[in-house]
Amino acid sequence: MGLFEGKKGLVFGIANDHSIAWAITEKLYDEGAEMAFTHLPDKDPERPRMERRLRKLVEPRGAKLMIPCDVTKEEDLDKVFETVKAEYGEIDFLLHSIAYAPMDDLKGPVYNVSRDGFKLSMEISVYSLITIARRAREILKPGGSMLTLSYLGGEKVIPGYNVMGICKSALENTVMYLANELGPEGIRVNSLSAGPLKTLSSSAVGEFDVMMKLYSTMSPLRKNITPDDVGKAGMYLLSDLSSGVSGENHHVDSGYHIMG
Ligand code: 0WD
Repeated sequence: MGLFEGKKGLVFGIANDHSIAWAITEKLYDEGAEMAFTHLPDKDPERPRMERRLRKLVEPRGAKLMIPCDVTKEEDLDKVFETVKAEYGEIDFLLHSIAYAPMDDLKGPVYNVSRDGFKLSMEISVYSLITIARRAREILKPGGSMLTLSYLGGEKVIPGYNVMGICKSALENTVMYLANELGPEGIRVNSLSAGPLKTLSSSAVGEFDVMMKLYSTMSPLRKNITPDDVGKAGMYLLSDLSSGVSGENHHVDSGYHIMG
């Protein structure tokens, strides 16, 4: 019997088959999980690109719930949680794999970040976890687990990561506060700090190829991580195998974070 047999969850942030959320979702499916998914609302309803991309991935695995959601819109989030509650009642886990910064603000330098760009980056990449947690605690079972995705740029200066590093720093801190607040309700909150992986979002980060080269030559494991590496660790953090773990920022980065 799979580790997630009879367990239900909600996943934010699958854009396509390169998304980290998909790498984790595939492992959860292999272990028997049932999941609802959100996707960015399509601008042109006649050509639902986002919805179609998600559907192509998850429908063959039996998914029925694919809900449009822009996390900057409270009404979208309300709809997501109403739908999931009506369909599942309670859930066992939630995956938050969302981040965004406008390109002009992301490219740096940090001292040039616009006020609006900063607000939007923080809103989508950090506040979304807070507003999701507020709703999630109503439907997460005791023993439930929430997981978000971070990167080393939240702890140290990583060239090219710029305003997103500031967001990740705030996100990791948010994880600690939420872990402390939701712990008494039996809910665990953790982040997974992944090494660089080629995805839609990461293609916008400058110096990305340089970082991949560095990880392959300088990390303890002398290799870049794979989607499979993140998928397995994500599954662990969302499962009962990590029942004693909360408020943790778990590095899946070939050990790169220990290097000076
Ligand atoms: O190397 C990497 N790829 C790493 C990514 C290393 C370490 C951490 N991460 C993090 C990212 O910062 C992010 O938090 O992992 C998370 C997922 O990123 P990803 O898998 O690399 O990127 P992607 O496949 O693009 O998924 C992020 C998704 C968006 O995709 P697009 O590319 O369409 O923006 O976040 C979602 C969207 O699906 N998203 C939103 N969802 C709802 N409302 C919004 C929004 N306003 N904005 C972005």
